[in-house]
Amino acid sequence: MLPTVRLRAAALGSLASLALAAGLLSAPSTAAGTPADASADASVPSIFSPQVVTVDTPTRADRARLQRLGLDLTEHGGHDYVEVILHSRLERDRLRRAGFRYDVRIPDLLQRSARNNARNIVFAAENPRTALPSGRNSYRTLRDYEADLKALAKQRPRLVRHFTLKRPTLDGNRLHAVEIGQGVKQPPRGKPTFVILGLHHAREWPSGELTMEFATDLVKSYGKDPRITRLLRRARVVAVPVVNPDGFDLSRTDGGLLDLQALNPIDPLGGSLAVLATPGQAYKRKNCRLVDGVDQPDGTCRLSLASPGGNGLGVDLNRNYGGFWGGPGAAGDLGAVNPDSPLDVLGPLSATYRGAAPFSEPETQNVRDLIASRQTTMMISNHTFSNLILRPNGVNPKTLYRGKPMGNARDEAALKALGARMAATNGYTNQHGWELYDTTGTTEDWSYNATGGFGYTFEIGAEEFHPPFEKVVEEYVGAGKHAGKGNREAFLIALEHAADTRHHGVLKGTAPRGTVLRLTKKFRTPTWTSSIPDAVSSTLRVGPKGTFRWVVNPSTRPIAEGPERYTLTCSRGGKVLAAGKVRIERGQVKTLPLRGCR
Ligand code: 0X9
Ligand code: ZN
Repeated sequence: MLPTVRLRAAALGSLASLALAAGLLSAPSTAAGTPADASADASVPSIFSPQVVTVDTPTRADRARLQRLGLDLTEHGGHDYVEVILHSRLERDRLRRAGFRYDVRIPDLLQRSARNNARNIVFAAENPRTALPSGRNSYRTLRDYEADLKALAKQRPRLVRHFTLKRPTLDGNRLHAVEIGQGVKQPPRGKPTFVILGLHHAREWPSGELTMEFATDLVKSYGKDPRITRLLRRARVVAVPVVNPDGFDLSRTDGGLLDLQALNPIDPLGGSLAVLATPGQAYKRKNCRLVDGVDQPDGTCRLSLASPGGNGLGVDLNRNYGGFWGGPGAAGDLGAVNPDSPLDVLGPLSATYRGAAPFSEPETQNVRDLIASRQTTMMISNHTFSNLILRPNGVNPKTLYRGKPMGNARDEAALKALGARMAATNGYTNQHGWELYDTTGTTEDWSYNATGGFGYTFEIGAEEFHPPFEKVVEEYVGAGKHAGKGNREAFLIALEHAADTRHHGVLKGTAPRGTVLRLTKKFRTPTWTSSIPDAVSSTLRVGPKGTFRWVVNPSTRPIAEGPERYTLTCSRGGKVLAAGKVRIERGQVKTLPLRGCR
């Protein structure tokens, strides 16, 4: 990696001109949905602050038309409206020109952020400890996550293992993770894994916090809470709180800069602080990809101002996974216009740019390798906001896919039932991902269809991407009639599902101690119009008792047309002794004869 380049104060002056060039500066805006420019003094340019607007979409066709404008849609909507972030005057004009009616819900997102930040400072001063497992009272920075994950492993080395995923990000960061479970340092003994992820999207700070708090909770409760102790004997949890460290670092630090503005009404830098704040990246969504296929010096992302006002260049990591990659609800590149994805007009500038190829980004490659290298029987990808539990598939079942309606996920009834149980504890709405808008290339589009392990998106919180910190506490421990339950309980239900062999296959048998069993499967993951080579591979080392019990996902992928089998190999001392094919279904327990492996 190249050395980190830091932005200096001297560079700040140029931000205003860059912002002007990017069309961010505008005349002061007035009321929502009304042409502001007419009433404004056009000779005094002001900053266009990102706004949250509620766009009228009475029909599904309206929603689809809105999506085609390539704006930054939130997951917040109802049967006749969708909330949208407007990052620039150009975007506002695009919405108006398309004839949409809208109301402004948050007229100045940066002001709101500043207010939230000021509120956060007061909250932290008044609450030295919160009800969160860590007791934290403020949002973590990227470095806090790293330090806290390492501290967990240091605290309970036999229960927690800290590691980093293999590939560095474009800006030279690492994805840090912890694996939690009894005997975590021993060789794998066949326990299933629950993978919990946060911060695919840079601005969605609570999604990292809740992931981190759950990990902390498990570590603190092990040995004290019988339910958690039992679960951590039967399953492993891998938590990656920050999947998009480059983007999050920018969002969190720019968001932090707004504190100064809120606290100090007389700007010590004569207005430049406001200039910095506005094109800042507090509301950045995507990763730090500047040019497809080209790595960049560390720190370039911040310097390049690639996401003025929080939008701009970058790949939407939640459109870059291989599952149905390139289909509806994701923007493609400018050159290759896809009739299924008319957002292509904006290419890499679109909020949902899917990237140059499936898994083109180091962040999604890391998550793919993590999930594929173990028996991941459950996955939750945390996001904000809108109080939703979303299950695959991401597109309307009526959508034509390879000439036939897409239909529901094969496990729709079970996915829905588990979603409902989790939703009963956090009070969220349990629904299909597509009910608001279509998406393809999301984490669970790939993970569920490639592994068979259930996968969900949680959209945490009612109102905004990074609300006052007190809301994070409520979302974790539960509030009102969900007090004492909340997402803590939802995540525990998810972990129970990961460990519950009624939903997975079990391979058992006997073999001499030290025997290594490997389950692999090579297949092709269907993208929207083609397919990519894909594989899962996990191992088990037989323990001193000479018996094994391996909890595994079904051998047939949900998306596969016919039955599929794993390849099982058996080796000792690095020498393969036997190999064969195994077919296993949900809920099935199979005793393996393992001939040739004794
Ligand atoms: O669009 C996304 O990636 C997720 N929403 S967010 O506001 N956090 O960006 C939702 C992904 C799955 N949802 C749908 N299929 N709608
Ligand atoms: Zn998100």
